[in-house]
Amino acid sequence: MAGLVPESVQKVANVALGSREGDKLKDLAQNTKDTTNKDRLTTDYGVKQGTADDWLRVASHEKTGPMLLEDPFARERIMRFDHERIPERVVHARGSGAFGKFRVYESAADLTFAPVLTDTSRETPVFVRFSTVLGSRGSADTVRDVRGFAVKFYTEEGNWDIVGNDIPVFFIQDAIKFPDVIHAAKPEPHNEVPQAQSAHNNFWDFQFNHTESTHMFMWAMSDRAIPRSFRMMQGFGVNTFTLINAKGERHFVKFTWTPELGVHSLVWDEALKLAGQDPDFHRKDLWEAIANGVFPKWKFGIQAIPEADEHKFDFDILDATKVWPEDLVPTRYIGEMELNRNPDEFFTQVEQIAFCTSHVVPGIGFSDDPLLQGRNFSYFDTQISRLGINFQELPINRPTCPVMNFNRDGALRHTITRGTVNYWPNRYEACPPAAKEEGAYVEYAQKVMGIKARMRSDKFKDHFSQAQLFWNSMSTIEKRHIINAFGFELDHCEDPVVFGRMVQRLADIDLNLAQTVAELVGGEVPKQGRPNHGRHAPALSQTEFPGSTPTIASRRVAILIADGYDQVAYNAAYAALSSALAVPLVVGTKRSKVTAANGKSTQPHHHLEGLRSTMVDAVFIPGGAKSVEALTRNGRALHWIREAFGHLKTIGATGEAVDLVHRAIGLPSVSVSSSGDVHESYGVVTLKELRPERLTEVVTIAKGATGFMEKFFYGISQHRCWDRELDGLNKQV
Ligand code: HDD
Repeated sequence: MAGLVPESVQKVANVALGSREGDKLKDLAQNTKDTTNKDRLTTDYGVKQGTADDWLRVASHEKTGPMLLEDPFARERIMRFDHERIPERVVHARGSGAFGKFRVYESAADLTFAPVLTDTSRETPVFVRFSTVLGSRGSADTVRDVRGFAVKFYTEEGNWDIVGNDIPVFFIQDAIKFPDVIHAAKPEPHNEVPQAQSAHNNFWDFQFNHTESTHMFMWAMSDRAIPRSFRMMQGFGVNTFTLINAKGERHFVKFTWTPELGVHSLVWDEALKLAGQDPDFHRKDLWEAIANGVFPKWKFGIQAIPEADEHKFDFDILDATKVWPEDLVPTRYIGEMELNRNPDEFFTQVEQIAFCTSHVVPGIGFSDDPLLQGRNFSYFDTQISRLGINFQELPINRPTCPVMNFNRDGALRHTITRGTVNYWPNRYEACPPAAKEEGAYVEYAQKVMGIKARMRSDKFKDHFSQAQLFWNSMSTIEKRHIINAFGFELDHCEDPVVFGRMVQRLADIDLNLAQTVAELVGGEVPKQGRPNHGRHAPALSQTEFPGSTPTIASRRVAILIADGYDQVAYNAAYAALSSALAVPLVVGTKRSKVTAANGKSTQPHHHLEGLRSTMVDAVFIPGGAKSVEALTRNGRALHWIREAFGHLKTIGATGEAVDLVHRAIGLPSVSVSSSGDVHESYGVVTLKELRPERLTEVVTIAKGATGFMEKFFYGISQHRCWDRELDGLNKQV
């Protein structure tokens, strides 16, 4: 294969030689080739082609005659093209992914004998695919939706898939209802509207009629459903799995991923605009961070309940519409996952990857969770219609450990298995089943008794306690966002029956919530609500996960300039941002060269019309009399700054730009500096009289910092200036 293996793949494989992470990359390298200018164009059967431009035809220089069906080159091309698309995933069609590695830093040997969770010296290669649920493959990234968070571990004992979401609960308790909840949420059947939205009659009609969804729709209306980045989401296995230890003891478990960067979201107005301005926002964000070497990381946590305690809770621990509150079952973080490599080709890796909840390895098992049991059937089945019966042979799906069995044939079988027998038992004792000591998967000997019936345990019938728990645990800002989300969603339901009933349903969670939303969307205002139990579970609020250390790494920061800008401030900001691993993006009034006051010039990355304020996390504007004058006269520039302020972003300005910012925001309550002192007001950091040494200070990102860059960077690291919203400032913008 030498020469066909891309240098990038070889390099990574060589660097990682001997490591488990390299095993999957080396495995993929066998099927990977580069598009090079050395190779000549051929057909799929290897014959070189002399032209790629003309179909074989009866022709002369005077006359272009009819084409000949005989042309195998042309037919192969068109025929291949006609069949390029495969069915998109029936849910989670829109997604993107990356390679990485997983390692436990603390053994979970008390819970499991699976080496992937006990061997702290072991590195396990992974591929992760993030997705939205409802939209088609070409839909926008930033819509309000649950995000998929699916991890494939290529362990030495076989593939293990955790097919999770960024929300820890689900809409339904029993898998048999999956087609209904998805049909209700997807575009309506008569007109295929709306795309990638839950804001329509059918979705909310189902939610009202199906009370077990109540907890989940509260999460879906929270900021969790509009993440800033895939890198800033938690991931949850959602279902209850089991772990079995070497002593044969079994625990019920839930799996959690918590991002190093913290859990952060877009604001709704930004999400709506981005869906049009940059529909690939999340896809590009993941790619950019990995390409820049700022690898996203997640801690891996387990909640465990001993088998004997299964019935000690007031909820059923097998009910996927319930969380296990952390004050009852704490999360123990034992490992870390890092994503460090972008795919080589989208289709053969991100599109062809096939996850199955039924893929578990020895030491890990299922539970009787009725959602999980149904999922175990569904995923395998859907891969057959999407990819064909031999989907596990595709390079991205095949395990890195040996595979040997008597499964044979089927469309697009690749493996050529030599030998005279294809059955067990056989006279050669070829390919015998493994003994337990050899690592065979042995099911836990679970005692099962009961009657055959279509029913769930009584505790599954409580549909409101945890919806209340979630609401009670939200911060003031989160509650406000949930109210606004209901306001938006129910406003899009034109059937009064739908929005009228839904506001009544909200009274089962909180009367004040129901009344505010009813007022907003025009439903009858409920007078009575279900009594609230008053309990809280802090870890349900995303504000509990701000990130491990304040950082601005990978944050996108715009630097706004026009001709005449202050080169000293510009250079200082650009250098400081780059060294903090942020992404400085120079935005000019034009994209051709912009000349500084001192005669030096810069080629901006974008102009104001191309890169919108929604696409960055913060803005810096250097002074320079002429530049500031030009920006002040530019309506787009004023809108840019104002919009960034409205979206609660940190804004930094020096010299003459301080007045520009003041003017753009136009709020007396936001004060700015008028001297050589650094000033901060509602996340607007200003320094009027610029002394260069104030800009070149060492930047430590910590609370209480005094320098200009330090304050500016700390503001960015906090993601948003929530005080603007709490004090109602952005409403005035
Ligand atoms: Fe599912 C895809 C997550 C319930 C049936 N699901 C899919 C993906 C994720 C989830 C992340 C995309 C995987 C990828 O990137 O390829 N699904 C969940 C979670 C659920 C859940 C967290 C609740 C705990 N799903 C669920 C049920 C069923 C399915 C109850 C059916 C009974 N899901 C599917 C599917 C999909 C899928 C139809 C579509 C594409 C695929 O499987 O590979 O089989």
